[in-house]
Amino acid sequence: MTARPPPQDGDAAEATQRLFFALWPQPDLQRRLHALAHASLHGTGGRLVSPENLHLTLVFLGGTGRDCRRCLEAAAGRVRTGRFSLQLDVAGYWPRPDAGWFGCSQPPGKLLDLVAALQAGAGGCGVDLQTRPYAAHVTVVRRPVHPPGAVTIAPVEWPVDTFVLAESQSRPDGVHYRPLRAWPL
Ligand code: 2AM
Repeated sequence: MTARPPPQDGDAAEATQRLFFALWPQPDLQRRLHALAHASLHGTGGRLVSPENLHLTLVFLGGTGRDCRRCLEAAAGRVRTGRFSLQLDVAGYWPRPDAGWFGCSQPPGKLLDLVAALQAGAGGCGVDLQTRPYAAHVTVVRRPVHPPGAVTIAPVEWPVDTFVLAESQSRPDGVHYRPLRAWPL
């Protein structure tokens, strides 16, 4: 029997990544959203998501190997749904996953086209997609002690001209999200 070579440094960590496609706000918009979350939802007693972690998921992909990631990047490179602007104008709470969020009362058609195109691309790469309906949201607070009801917020305009492939990493101090690669719309 031939022994397999030991994994090189980083192989194990890089072999499978927990990935998702997302819209990533510029740092100034992340700071504004964080400040708005502090003002509107801090009283709920939950843990505010840190500014650099704030994003809007387009398609959750889950554990992804290298070949699948290459396929997903190629599919992302073929997507051209066009720029758009979205308005975050509502805040709400979901018992599962016990989180408060900002969302769009009227998601733009181009956002939904982008999600559909990425879902189709991911499906073509063999990704097992979630069946629940898509709900555009930015999670801003986790585990609130006093969950908020649905409330309107002063609308935040978000001009969107790129989307990203991002990674979710669990660390001892919590989950960190990091954009890996961006594509223009
Ligand atoms: P959330 O913010 O509502 O938790 C990375 O985990 C991103 O993908 C998060 O924005 C998360 O949404 C979203 N996501 C969607 N489905 C998920 C799942 N089944 N497990 C973990 N995250 C998921």
